Amino acid sequence: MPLERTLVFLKPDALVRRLAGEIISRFEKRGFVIVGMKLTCITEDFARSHYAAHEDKDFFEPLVRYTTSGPSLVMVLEGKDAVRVVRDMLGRTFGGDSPPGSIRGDYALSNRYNLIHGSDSLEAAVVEINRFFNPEELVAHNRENIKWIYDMTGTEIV
Ligand code: D4T
Repeated sequence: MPLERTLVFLKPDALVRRLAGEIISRFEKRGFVIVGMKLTCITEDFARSHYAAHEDKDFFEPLVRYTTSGPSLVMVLEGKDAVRVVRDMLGRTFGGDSPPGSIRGDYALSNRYNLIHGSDSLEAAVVEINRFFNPEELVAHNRENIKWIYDMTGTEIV
């Protein structure tokens, strides 16, 4: 079974608050492999389409302003059950609701400035990865490097 990929981006507050290294380190230590990364200013059009599901909400315009307010660090992470595990690592949407030990629970208090986005389903991950990256921008890594992250001695990655 292939390992899953998910898209995360560190939002402008994470970079301004110098939390990028800390947050990336958590994903590395958990065992995820970074297969794509770019520092980019998310454009207004891009933010509007990324958050289109919230178009009719009163927080939509401030959310677009926040998302476009500075550079974001966009990454594709690869690992077993990556979508679900990364979402669990983020915490809940609002910083103040997020449990200690989660990224938002350790570093965020705001309902909006919540530091990081992670794809919420496998389907969303595919769409979001393709939106941010061309296939040639994603690297293949050597499977030898992760043989102590999982048991890969059988037919399944366990
Ligand atoms: P993202 O998509 O940014 O990873 O966040 P979530 O998946 O955890 O949460 P979401 O899609 O429900 O909300 C998107 C984004 O909108 C902000 N927000 C949300 C806000 O400013 N006010 C609100 O009342 C809500 C519900 C925070 C995250």
